[in-house]
Amino acid sequence: MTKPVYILNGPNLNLLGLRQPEIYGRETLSDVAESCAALAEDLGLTIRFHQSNHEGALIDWIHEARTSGAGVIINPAALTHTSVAILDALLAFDGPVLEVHISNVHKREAFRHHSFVSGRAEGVIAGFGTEGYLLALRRMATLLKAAK
Ligand code: DHK
Repeated sequence: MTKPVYILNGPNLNLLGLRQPEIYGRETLSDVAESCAALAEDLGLTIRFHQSNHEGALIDWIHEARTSGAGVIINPAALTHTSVAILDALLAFDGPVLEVHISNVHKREAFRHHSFVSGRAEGVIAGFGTEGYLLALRRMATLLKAAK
């Protein structure tokens, strides 16, 4: 059986649907997790969906994925722009990595334009709202099938 795809979410994404809905929309992270689980089933994949406000917890899940995960989809949120440690953890992971941002970070403040993660990611999705997670999952299915 194929290993699960890890879908990891960084700081403040637990407040999705409540914080700045004009930027991040009204869907909650539980809504996103449910939609991802339903799509994963259609695609013949399983997922592990996690969120943490702590960098170390995200790093621990990436380490876990080294042995237990087929791929990683990550929205590192603000850590995108600051975390060499998350980049290093992803560099220690061998499978495909996709980076998701709900908002179009390039349309926002200059400090959001740089991502430490993008140089490791097979692809980056930004500005497609929470639909970006589903697009990333479809792409992950394609990448995993091609790797078989
Ligand atoms: C989410 C955040 O919390 C921000 O810190 C990032 C990202 C953008 C998003 O669009 O999903 O800058």
